[in-house]
Amino acid sequence: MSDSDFKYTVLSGGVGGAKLVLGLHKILAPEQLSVVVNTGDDFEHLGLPICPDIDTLIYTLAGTVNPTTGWGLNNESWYFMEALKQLGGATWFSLGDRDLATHIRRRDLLVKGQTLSEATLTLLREFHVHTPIIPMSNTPVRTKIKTNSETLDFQDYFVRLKAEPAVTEIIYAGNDQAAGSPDALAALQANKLGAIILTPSNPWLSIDPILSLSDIKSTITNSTVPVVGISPIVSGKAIKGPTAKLMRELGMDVSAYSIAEHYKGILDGLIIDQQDADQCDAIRALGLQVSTTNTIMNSLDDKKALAEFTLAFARQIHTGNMDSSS
Ligand code: FO1
Repeated sequence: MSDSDFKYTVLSGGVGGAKLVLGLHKILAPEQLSVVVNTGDDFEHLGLPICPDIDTLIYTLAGTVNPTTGWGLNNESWYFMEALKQLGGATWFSLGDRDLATHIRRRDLLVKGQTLSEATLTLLREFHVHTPIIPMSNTPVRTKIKTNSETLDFQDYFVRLKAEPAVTEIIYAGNDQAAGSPDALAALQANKLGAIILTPSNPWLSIDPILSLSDIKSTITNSTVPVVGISPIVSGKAIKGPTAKLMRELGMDVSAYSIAEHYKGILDGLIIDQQDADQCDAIRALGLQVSTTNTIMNSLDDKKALAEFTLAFARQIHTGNMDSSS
C-alpha cells in the first residue's frame, strides 16, 4: 500500500487520464489526491459551457460515467437531442438528457459569479465526489488545431471532424493571459507532496495545455518532488484516440521514446509498457529514469495496479535507490 502520509497531484485530460485517476482514487484517501484537469477542450455550445475533461473525471470518480465511451453519463436518454434535431439544431455533439443538467447547472453557477473552480467544487459535492478536480485555470484557454487550410476549435476537430484533418500545429489560445488556478498552484506545492504525476492522456492535446500555463509549468519544473509520467504509446500504437496519428502528422516516431523526448525537462521518470522494454536505455540516455510494467488499463485491477506501480516508482526516485534493472 502507498505511504498514507503523502499527497499526490495529478495532471489529467479526459478518458485516458481518468483511468489512472480512478486507480489512484481507489488506493488513496480523498485528501491524498488532487487532480489538475485540462480545460483546453472546453467550449461554448448551444449557449452552454461544456467542460468535457472536468465532467469525464467527475463522472468517472462518481461511478456514473458511460463505461463504453468513457465520457457522458451511463443510462442516458436522448429526448433533448431528438427534439433539437426536429428543430434543426446542431446534433454533432451528443448531449444526453442527464448530462445536459450538468451543463445547465454549471452555466447557472458561472452566471451567478462562481469561478470555474468554484462551480466545479459545487458539482463535485452534488455528485458526492470527495477528490478535488481542479480546473487548470479559471480563465479560458482553448486548444486550437491548425491544418494546412484552417484553424479548428478543438471539438470541431475531435468530434465533428472525427480527428481526420491532418494537424500541422497545435496552439493553446489565451495561455499567455491566463494564470494557473490558485487551487491548482496550491496542489502542486502542497506540503507532504509525494509526487506530481502526468497521466497517460494525450501529451499534445491534454497535458500540454496545462503545461502551457507558465506559472504551472515553472511550479512543476522547480518542484523538488519526483515528477513521473506514463507513456500513452505502447509498442508503436496509441491505446485510444488520435495520439499516434497526431504524432505522425507532427513528424515524430510513434514510440515511447518520442514521449520521453517530449517530456524531457519536465519528467524525472517515465513508466513505459513492458512491450517497449527495448527502449529503456535510450530513454535513460535522455536523462530520465524509466521503469516498465503493464500500462494497458482495461479492468479496475489494471488501473489500481498501475496506480500502485506509479507511486512505488515515485518513491524509488525520491529515495534515489533506483534498482537499475527496473
Ligand atoms: N466525444 C465524441 O466523440 N462525441 C460526442 O458526441 C461527445 C459528446 C460529449 C458530451 C459531453 C462531454 O463531456 C464529452 C463529450 N465527448 C464526445 C467527449 C469529448 O469530446 C472528449 O472526450 C474530450 O474533449 C477529449 O478528451
